[in-house]
Amino acid sequence: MARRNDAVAALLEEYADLLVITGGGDAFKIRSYEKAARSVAGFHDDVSTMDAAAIGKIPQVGKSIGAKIIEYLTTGKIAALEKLREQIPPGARTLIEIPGLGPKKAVTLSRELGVSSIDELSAAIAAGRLDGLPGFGAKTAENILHGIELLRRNEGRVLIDTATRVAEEIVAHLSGVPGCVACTFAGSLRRSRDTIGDVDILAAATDSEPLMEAFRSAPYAFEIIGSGPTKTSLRTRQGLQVDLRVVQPEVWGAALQYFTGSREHNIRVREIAVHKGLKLSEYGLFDAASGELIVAATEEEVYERLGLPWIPPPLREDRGEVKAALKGELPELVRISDLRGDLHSHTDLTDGVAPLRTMVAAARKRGLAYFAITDHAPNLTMQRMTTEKMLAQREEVRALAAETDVVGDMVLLHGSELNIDPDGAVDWDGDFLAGFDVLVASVHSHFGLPADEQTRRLVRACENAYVNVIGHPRARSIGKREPIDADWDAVFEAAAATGTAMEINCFPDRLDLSDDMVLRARRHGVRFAIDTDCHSVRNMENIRYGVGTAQRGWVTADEVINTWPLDRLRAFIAAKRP
Ligand code: DGT
Ligand code: CA
Ligand code: CA
Ligand code: ZN
Repeated sequence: MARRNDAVAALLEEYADLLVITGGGDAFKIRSYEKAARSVAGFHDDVSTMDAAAIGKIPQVGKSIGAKIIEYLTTGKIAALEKLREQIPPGARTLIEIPGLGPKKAVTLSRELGVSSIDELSAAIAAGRLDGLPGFGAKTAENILHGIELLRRNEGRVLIDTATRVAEEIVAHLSGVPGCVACTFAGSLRRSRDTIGDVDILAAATDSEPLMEAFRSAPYAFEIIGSGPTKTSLRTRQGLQVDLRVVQPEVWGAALQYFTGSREHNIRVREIAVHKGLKLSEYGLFDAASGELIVAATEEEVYERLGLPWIPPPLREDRGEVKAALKGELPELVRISDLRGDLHSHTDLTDGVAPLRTMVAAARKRGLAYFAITDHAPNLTMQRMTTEKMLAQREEVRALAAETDVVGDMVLLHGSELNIDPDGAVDWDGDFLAGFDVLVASVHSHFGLPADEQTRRLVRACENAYVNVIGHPRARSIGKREPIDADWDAVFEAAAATGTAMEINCFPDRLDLSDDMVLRARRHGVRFAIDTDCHSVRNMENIRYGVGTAQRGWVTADEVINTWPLDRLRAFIAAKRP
């Protein structure tokens, strides 16, 4: 069963939104629901397994919010939320989905223009109906249209963590159905793409009907799109499409190879088959002339019979992997188990939800050899960091490092996530920066600078002797904010030349650098840091998505600075300093 924390967090967030719209709460109350939502989402235990007392002790939750969570867990509803829902036009809630359009504006638009869908709104804007509406100047109209465009571009695609949770729940369910010989997910999810169009589940069984029936009648089946003996498609409540295909156990490998894709990779592989007088389909590899089945049971056999080693799914994008495989030159991809450290994390001193000690204990559980605490630096004013607080935290980190029952052999590094200002400068001067073990620097503002200024900004940050990692370099937020514009070849060249790593940030809505940018950076000899940027214990689980992205970028362990032993990492940092 999936954790209930996400459902609870979504409801608390909705409650906060509705308080804004209806004017039903002061800023403090609204903030407290937002904070509680984040805290519940990041909490390590599943709320549905906790009692009222324990729920009341989740940071930021308290009595009143705790009672609402209990109410939801026992009745499936929150009465106060239902009441707020009734107070606003349903159309306004749809419009809130548009990135950058706040709740207040959404309500105004739905009331004043009578629009209740995104299509209606874009038609209304095109017809000039926004003109003269107070608070909706030309700039606002332009922003709304841009938000709609962003939404459309991503339409139907979901973030990888959402798809992963759905897929794992379904695989676990179907694997338990009698007669199921094998079950796994294929498609873009198996290839670790950053966003997923639909989830493809593959199962093997002699008789497909029990699996199809279990799938159709499962709690996650909200709407059945189509169902037959070999394939059933449905939609979950959140609107995500899931395709289930059931094949005979003997052809498992051929089917898995086919439905993993990508389409472009499959075409390339089929060409090889044709050259060898063979025919490849989801049913197996056949002799083209006689039609006789040659192999189908495992993916390895299928590739082998074509003269290829097994190709890891993240590489299957027709980006040269077949050619490399033929030459025996496939990269040995970085794995989660190669990572010895994490160089980017937050505690509740800034916007994390867990205290230092909790984060450190969780990092140790991951088996890390070193762990950097990198809370936000002062220029990100909303985090209210100060130099004094940073120094006090350093003392705390040093003291905790001596508690061997907490840290074991793990080494704690004290760092910070600096803010790169529009000129490329960061929060403190060199003297102060020299006191940190490691430093991340990120763009958190001025996203819209022209490319040449953005390039100069990032190059200067790389040239800073104390900056070791550029955090989420393109500052994208999938479906919400476009990446910043820069001459990335120039930035990567500077990164490689200065000994500055580019981060592969593991947050599912960032995955930044993205796979294509990783490939580009590698051509310049850039080093990477695969970091969770964790704000909670649970965020540490995101490591799989960052590693998946790195694998899609053909990254090997040696190119990733946090796979290195600590001595080597320290030497890398020291080499850059004056
Ligand atoms: P998505 O769902 O947009 O994130 O991307 P995929 O790659 O999961 O695409 P999807 O769900 O349409 O199909 C899953 C895999 O099945 C795809 O990667 C390759 C295979 N496949 C499906 N239809 C075809 C086809 O018409 N030709 C070929 N060669 N392969 C196909
Ligand atoms: Ca798919
Ligand atoms: Ca599909
Ligand atoms: Zn961060």
